[in-house]
Amino acid sequence: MANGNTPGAVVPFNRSMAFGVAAIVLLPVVPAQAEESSSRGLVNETKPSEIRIVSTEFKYAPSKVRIAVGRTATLVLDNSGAETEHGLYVPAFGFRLQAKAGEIARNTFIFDKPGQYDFICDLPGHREAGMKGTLTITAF
Ligand SMILES: [Cu+2]
Repeated sequence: MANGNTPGAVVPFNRSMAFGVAAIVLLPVVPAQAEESSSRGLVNETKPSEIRIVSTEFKYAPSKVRIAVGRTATLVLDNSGAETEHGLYVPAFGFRLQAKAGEIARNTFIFDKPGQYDFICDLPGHREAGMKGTLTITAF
């Protein structure tokens, strides 16, 4: 009873179920260039002066503002307590700020000509109602 030879090839069941390789890696898509070019650090050593003017119906506070000639000045029109839109316009320089009710507008400018200049709110009727002031550019 010798069963010496096993006839036929024994085919091993290949049960290697290919689990696992479904590696779904969700790489967050990084925007190619997160453009955050902070232009900070380019500002002059001298801190630019900031002048805040509060606008209400229908006046400015203060209504007389003094700025040094030739220096970077940031004008802030604080219209946060107003019930309507207001502006601040300096015709001599073509400088303008505009802020809706409840908003604050700001802009940086260099007033390069000494003198006394009017600023107004040029919305219809506002100047006549009292929204005007004087901007004095002085050589400190
Ligand atoms: Cu106004």
